[in-house]
Amino acid sequence: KTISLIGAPIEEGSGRRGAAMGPTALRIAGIDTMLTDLGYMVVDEGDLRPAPARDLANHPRANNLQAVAAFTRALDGAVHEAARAGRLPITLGGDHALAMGSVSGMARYAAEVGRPLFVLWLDAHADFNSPDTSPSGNMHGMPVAFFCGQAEFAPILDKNRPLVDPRKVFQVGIRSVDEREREEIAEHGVNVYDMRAVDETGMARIMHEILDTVSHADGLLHVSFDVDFIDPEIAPGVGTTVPGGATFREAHLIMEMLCDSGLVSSLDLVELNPFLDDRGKSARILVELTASLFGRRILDRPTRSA
Ligand code: DIR
Ligand code: MN
Ligand code: MN
Ligand code: MN
Repeated sequence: KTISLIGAPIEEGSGRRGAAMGPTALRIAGIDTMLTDLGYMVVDEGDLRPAPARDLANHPRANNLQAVAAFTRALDGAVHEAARAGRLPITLGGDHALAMGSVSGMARYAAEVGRPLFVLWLDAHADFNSPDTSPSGNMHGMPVAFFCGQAEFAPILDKNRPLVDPRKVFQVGIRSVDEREREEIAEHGVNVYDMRAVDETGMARIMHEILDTVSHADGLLHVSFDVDFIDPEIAPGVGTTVPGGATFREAHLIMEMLCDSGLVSSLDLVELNPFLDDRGKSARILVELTASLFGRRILDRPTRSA
C-alpha cells in the first residue's frame, strides 16, 4: 500500500500563528521514516502553497476566507487525486479548517466508487459552527458544518459536490461546544460521544459500535485527528487546549482498533502548533499514534506450537 503525505501549512483558520509549522514538525518527528519502517511506500507530496482565493469577497464572520478557501480547493484536489491513484492520503496540518478540503475530496472519491463516506472526528470541539453561529469567526470551528452542507455562505467549492451525511459523522472526545453549535449538531443528527460518554461507556465499546456501523455499510472511513482530542498534560502543542482530554491509552486503543478494522481510507493530523509545544512532545505523540493506526504493535502475538 502506498501512502501520500500532503502538507497543508494553514493557520489562517485558527486565529493565531504557529500551526503552519505543523507539517515540518511532523516530518522532523519522523512520520515518513516511521511509515517506511512499517513497510509502506511513502510519497511525500511536499507542502501546498495555494495563492489566496481572490475571486471571493472577504466575509465579516469568516476570518481569512480567501486563505482558507484556497487551501480547501487545493486539498479537495490533492486528496481526491491521491485516493483515485490508489494511495492513502494523510494530510499534515495545519489547522482544522483544512478538513473542509480533505473530507470534500474524499466525499467525491467515495461517490465515484459508490461507497458511503463515514467520518471519525477525534476532537475536543464539534467544529459545527457556521459564520452565522460562530462566536469567533474562526473557520477551524466550521469544517464539519461545511462538508455536511450546512455552511454554504460563499462559493468555495462546487455547490453540487457530494456532501457528507451528518448521521455518518462520529465525534469522540467532545468537551467544548458553543451554544448554537449544540442545537445544530442535535438537529442534524451528528453522532456525538462526549467525554462523559467515553467515561461511562468506555472507548472500546464506542469504537466497536462505530466500526460495526461502517463495516456493515461497506463504508470508507476518514479519520480527522485534532491534537486537542488528547489531554493537554500530554499534548500541549495546540492553540485551544481543553482540560479532561483523552489519555494516551485511550487514543492508542482507538488507533489499534482502527488498524484492525482495515476500514480507514484517509487521515488528517491537525492543529499541531510547534510554537506552543514542549520540546516536540506533541509532534512525537502524533507520530506514535499514527504508527499504531498503521500497524505497529506493542507486542506481536506469538503462536504457540504444541
Ligand atoms: C470554537 C473553537 N468552537 C470556535 N473551535 C475550535 O471558535 O468555533 N477550536 N475548533 O479548536
Ligand atoms: Mn478541531
Ligand atoms: Mn479542537
Ligand atoms: Mn442547520
